[in-house]
Amino acid sequence: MTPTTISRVHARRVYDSRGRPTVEAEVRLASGVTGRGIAPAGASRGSNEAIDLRDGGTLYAGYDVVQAVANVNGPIARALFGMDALEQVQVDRKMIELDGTPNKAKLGANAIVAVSLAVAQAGAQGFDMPLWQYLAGDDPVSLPMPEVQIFGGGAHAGRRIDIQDLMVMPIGAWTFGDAITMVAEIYRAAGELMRERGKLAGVADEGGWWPEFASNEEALETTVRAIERAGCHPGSDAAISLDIAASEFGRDGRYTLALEKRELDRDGMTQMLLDWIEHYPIVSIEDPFGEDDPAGWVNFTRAARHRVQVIGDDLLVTNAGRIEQAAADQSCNAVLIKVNQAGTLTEAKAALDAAKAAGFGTIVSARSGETEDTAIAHLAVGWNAGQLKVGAFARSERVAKWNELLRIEDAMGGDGRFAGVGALPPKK
Ligand code: 2PG
Ligand code: MG
Repeated sequence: MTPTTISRVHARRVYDSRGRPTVEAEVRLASGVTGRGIAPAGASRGSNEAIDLRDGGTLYAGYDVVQAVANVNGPIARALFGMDALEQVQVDRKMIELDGTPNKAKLGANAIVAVSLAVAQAGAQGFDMPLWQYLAGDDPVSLPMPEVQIFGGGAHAGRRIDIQDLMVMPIGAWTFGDAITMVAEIYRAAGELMRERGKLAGVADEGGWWPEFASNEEALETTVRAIERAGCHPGSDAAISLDIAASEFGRDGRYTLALEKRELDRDGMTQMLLDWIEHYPIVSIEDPFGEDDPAGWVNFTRAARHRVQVIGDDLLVTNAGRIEQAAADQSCNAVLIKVNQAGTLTEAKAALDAAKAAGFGTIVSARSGETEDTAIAHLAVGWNAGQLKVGAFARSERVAKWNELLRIEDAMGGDGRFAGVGALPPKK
């Protein structure tokens, strides 16, 4: 037994930002230190993601996690007892073997990811280090370019508009702190604009303003106005980043824009997005096509990669093999990294490494169902991902992450290790 030997693994039910049950795991080491991790949860999920185990039935509309919690307290706790918390890869591999399914359906990705995060936190505690530093070791680190939601939409706002996330990136900022100031001003300006128009109607799931718009383009237009109203120059100080989340409204290359009551085929969709890139200061587009429409991705990326970052989320589900395939097919040039899509830190890191090897942009991302867990802020820094997507500049489960990054920036002594706009893939 060494000080970093795992002596106890324990889980309980806690709640996420939608008030749904989720799994919290605690890992104690022989030295007495503990680490904690909480599973987040998506609403617009890729069909190839690792599966969260939910109890079904009527309580909590079927979202309860009694079985997932029991899986941590039973088989996972027994298997991990006596292992070294510093051996993250071995611990994660053990859980993958114990589960035995390709998508973690038996023990539940929510059970496994909470433990995986808790083991890393305990390991960092064992060294008396922040998680970002523990993860980085001697590798370079950076404070990420933030992608901050201004308006929510899609599955996060009752499908009030089709686009899921309308975000801004403060591409002209020189420090992380300045970047946050800029987005705080833009978020506030957007709220003022909505209030003046009599359209202020609260916020969507990730804290972006509720999208009271007559068309998707009106949302784009309003985002540009908000950037200007905040005293920023659209396209040089701050630019627009979109998550179309097209798998949510597309099937077999046909896309139904419910708000505008029109259906587009693959070419129509490509043309609409290229028009938007032409008319609005857009620097990044996520999931522009459905996960079942590879031809849409390849056509669009060929036409748009000189202008924007093209991010695979539902398409790639934080999977190294899928990322390698996407690089070979040139279907996108960036990837979202969500630990719970993969299920373990080790698999998420492998996905990130595969993406970097392919020259892809890498964006660590929160889920729409989040908690006070700030681990992803540390992953973005410690893994040198370059970009981070968390949701809006509102609601504590989101702001907790931005605040944690301000603490990390402060702890670094303000020596300006901000990834900046250089974190986006080269326009070629
Ligand atoms: C996404 C995320 C975050 P969800 O699609 O990128 O916005 O949403 O967690 O619901 O998948
Ligand atoms: Mg997405």
